Amino acid sequence: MSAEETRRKGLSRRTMLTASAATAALAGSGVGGALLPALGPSKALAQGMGHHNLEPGELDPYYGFWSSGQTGELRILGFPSMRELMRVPVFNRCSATGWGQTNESLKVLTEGLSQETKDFLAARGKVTYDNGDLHHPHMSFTDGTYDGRYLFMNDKANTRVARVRCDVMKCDKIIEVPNAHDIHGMRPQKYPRTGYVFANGEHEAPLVNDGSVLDDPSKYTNIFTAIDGDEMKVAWQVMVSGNLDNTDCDYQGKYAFSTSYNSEMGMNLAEMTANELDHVVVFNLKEIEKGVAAGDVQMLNGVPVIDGRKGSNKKYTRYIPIPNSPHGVNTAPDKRHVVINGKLSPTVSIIDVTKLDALFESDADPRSAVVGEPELGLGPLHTAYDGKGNAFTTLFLDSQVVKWNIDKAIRKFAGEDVDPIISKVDVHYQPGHNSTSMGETAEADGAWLISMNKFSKDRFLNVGPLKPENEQVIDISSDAMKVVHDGPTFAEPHDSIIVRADIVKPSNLWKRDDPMFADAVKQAAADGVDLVSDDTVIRDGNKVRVYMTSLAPQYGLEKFTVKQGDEVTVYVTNLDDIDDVTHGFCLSNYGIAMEIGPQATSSVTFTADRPGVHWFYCQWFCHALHMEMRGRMLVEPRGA
Ligand code: CUK
Ligand code: CUA
Repeated sequence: MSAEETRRKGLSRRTMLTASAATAALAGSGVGGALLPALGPSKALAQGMGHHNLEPGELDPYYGFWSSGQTGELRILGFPSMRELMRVPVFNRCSATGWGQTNESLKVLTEGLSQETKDFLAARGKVTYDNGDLHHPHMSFTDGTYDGRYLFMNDKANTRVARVRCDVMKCDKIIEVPNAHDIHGMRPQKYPRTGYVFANGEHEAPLVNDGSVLDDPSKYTNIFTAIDGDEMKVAWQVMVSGNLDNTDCDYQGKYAFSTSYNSEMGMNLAEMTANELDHVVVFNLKEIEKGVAAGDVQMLNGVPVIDGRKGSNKKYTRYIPIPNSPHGVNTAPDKRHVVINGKLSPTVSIIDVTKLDALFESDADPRSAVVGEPELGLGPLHTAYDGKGNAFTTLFLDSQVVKWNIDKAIRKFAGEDVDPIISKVDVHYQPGHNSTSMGETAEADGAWLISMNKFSKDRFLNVGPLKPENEQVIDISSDAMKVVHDGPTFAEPHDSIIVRADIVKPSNLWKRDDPMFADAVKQAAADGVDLVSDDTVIRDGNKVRVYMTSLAPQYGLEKFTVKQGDEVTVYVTNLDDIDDVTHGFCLSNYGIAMEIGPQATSSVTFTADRPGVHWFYCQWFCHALHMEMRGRMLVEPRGA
């Protein structure tokens, strides 16, 4: 194979080094080129043969849905190629799409905020927050596996939960969660369907946080929230003891779990890490629903809050002691075991969900639900699964991923002399979350693992004091885990899910009756305007509504005139119905820019306080005459 052929096949030297010895030898001898097409590249990928590189034009077998931490957006990757396909703005402000500026996005960003938050922001000249801390993106489930409807995600920074529609890959709902503080762990219900989205308030605070209680932590509480994922409304909340870190739930639809790294309710580091044992809280969903229906609640900010604190002696919660400051909680695809990751303890604790009924029904010792506690290494944070009885746990302090066998760990706990650890692989460096292909569903396929490492240090060219993180793709199709790809990435992918591509079916075009721009359609109808055929300007006092179509490479209006001080709303409807022809509307020197997808309407409202000639132009490349796609806003000076 010539060098050019090798490059075109995507068989870099690195790939050959990391592919199976046989394949590498064949590729090197010139036979690989024949072998790979015979197998079919996609098949090879799905089988986890170590070929994460795709040929040009080839599609990935998986979608990766990635968090971005403090950047506040959702990212979509092709997996395992790790090609970034899209960024979906959620809690952040996006210059390219106008998220946080268009009327459509501002509706999503503001309608779920409390009046108190709106007032707080208004006093700062804002209508919404412009930062977020998005840790955990997870897809909706039906019957224990992903169903391709929605993605849900948390905002730790401003106590919100958002939903992204998978048909258009846009955020359609954001709610602020009342009474809780700083939503961290978040997972959708797995069975029978989502259903609930469970959300942990990480930081404890006075239940009524109006300043009447301040530095008296004994009066602080923590809140676990169940959100109705269809309505995006809080269904109920539970007061708990200890703070809440991560959460997951079972495959029976009976229980949810939250780790607590600070059962002490300490306010400083020494206090928070004092106890050898912290706990995982088990929430009994049916009992909580019954309690809510029976009115065993206090209503707070319109939400029923049930008391599930330690010693509340009710049927709602149980506290299982776990060593020490547990972090991740991950339910295995065997539908039976839940792994709690020890963080400060070198162990993980395995809970058997079939033993939980006894905790609630006969008050059995909570520790009786723990059926294994293997010592894995230093700093276990998160665990993923291959669907073949094995688990993969990140070791933050050891900078390793450890593969271990669940059954062997349980047998060892019962006294048998077996070693559950199968192998370890070095990762670079300090891994947090990891995810396997389909690994948080009952359809885990054991092909791939991603290790999301917090530090890259020396792995890439130096870009200054702020360095990228490093995500490493690991082939887990054999016991010897192989790191096959280093993926530098900007702040900060905490968590990810890897979803089989056939599950996700986004549209190519918007539908004209999409709820995203229903308000624009309604306003146009009230103005007697047809958005797809009319280009016109409506004056309504000092409010001006500009209705304009766009069809590559032209806007429906080459100019419009307003008066200085008018409140102007520009509606642009994209008439193109060809895949991938997105237009933009960028009003220069007004700080305004937005995306208009094919067949969509987008709108933006601003005050025309700068007189004179102002060009607007299309900022999404759409046509050979894209540069010519422009027009003028003429602003008559006040008093003219
Ligand atoms: S947390 Cu980030 S490494 Cu927010 Cu899921 Cu564990
Ligand atoms: Cu329309 Cu560029």
